[in-house]
Amino acid sequence: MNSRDSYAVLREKKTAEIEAVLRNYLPQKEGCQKIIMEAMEYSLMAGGKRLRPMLMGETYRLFGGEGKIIEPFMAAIEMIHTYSLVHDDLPAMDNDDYRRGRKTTHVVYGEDMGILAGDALLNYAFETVSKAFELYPEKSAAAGKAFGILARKAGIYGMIGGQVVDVKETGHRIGKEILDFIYDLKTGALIESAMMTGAVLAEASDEDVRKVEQIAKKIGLAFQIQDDILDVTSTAEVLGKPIHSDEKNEKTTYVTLLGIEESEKIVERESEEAIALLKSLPGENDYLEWLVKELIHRKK
Ligand code: GRG
Repeated sequence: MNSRDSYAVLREKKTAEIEAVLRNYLPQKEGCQKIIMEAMEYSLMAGGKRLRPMLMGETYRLFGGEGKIIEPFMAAIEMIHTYSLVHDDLPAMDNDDYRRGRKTTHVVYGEDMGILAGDALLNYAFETVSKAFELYPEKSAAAGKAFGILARKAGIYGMIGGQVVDVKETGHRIGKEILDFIYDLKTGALIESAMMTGAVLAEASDEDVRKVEQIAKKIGLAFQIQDDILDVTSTAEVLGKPIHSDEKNEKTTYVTLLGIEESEKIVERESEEAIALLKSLPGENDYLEWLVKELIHRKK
């Protein structure tokens, strides 16, 4: 087995471990409000790359983190990410019927329960993080700092802020500056939160946490631009159209602004810079480097 194959096997193993953590932190399906627990489980356990908890866990280990305090945070960030997808799929937003290869939550449970399932996942994420304070009181200072980062990067100065500008600007022509603002907040902020939280819980220095934020920003940008590229290329492939068709994108993206080739160059540049910065951190990070390359060069 070469190292590429063995990292792929390792990724599968780590993904299965994350799924077990998610299951462990899901609420019991009980009481007359049971339907909301079912809808939460339906959306959370629907697969997905588990990128954010994986980046969080790997950054934690990179800075010498040990033990299980990371687990409630890993579960929480995937709950926050999943709530954002559930709400993004709603008729008032993107109105999507399929996500992660199955019907979206509002299609299965109704729009009312779709809204509530997203709300419930967001709230339960913070309920889950609060367990870290009960279970690991000796680490409450680091947990408090990590909690603050998680909340801020998911909120109005992070993912929600980015989504607000995205929604507000849909249908308008925007330039690269606003697009970068949207991408940095909408996609980058949760990736930054994942890696920074991992570093903070492992008690990395403030300087290293700032470096991790810069690395995550680059990964987030490259990841989102690759998403733009895949959106165009996969749609064109399915429809049998020329690859440069951008008919599906009524929104401004890197591809509509700069074209596929230039976008690919930027993905390459941002990921190379992220990896170079990663190499400057202490600790063994071969798997993390491999993972960044895999995510950025993903085909779906
Ligand atoms: C509704 C508050 C609110 C925010 C929505 C995340 C988001 C903001 C919208 C989802 C749509 C989208 C394409 C966002 C960009 C980030 C992105 C590529 C999300 C998909 O993440 P993956 O690929 O998904 O990690 P999986 O399913 O693998 O977890």
